[in-house]
Amino acid sequence: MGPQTKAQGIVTMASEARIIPRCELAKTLKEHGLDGFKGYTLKDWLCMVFFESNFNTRPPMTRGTRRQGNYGIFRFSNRYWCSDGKQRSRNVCNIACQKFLDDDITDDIECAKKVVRGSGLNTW
Ligand SMILES: [Ca+2]
Repeated sequence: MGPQTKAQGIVTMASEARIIPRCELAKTLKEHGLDGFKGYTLKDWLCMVFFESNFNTRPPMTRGTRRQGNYGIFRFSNRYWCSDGKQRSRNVCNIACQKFLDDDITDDIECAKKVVRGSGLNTW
């Protein structure tokens, strides 16, 4: 196994929080069709995500702020969009909140699309 094989493995592993480089994120969002989705440009998405999380997949803060209970780069709420198994949730995206903390943001994007189909970027 060379270093390349190892690097590919990281993508599917649940790993520690990291900051996703802006260009990498832009590329991924575009690949998943977010550029122009519901009329929002790539720039709109990047601004929103930066404002919410600074592109950081870190876990929610544990005390004292309105960010409490919000997961991943899109800061999905554990009351509405995902379930963390503790907080009662509508779990609209039908997913475990922990899935928003890993390096694979495919499921994050799918949930974001669901949110935007409902009420647009104003949800954030
Ligand atoms: Ca994920």
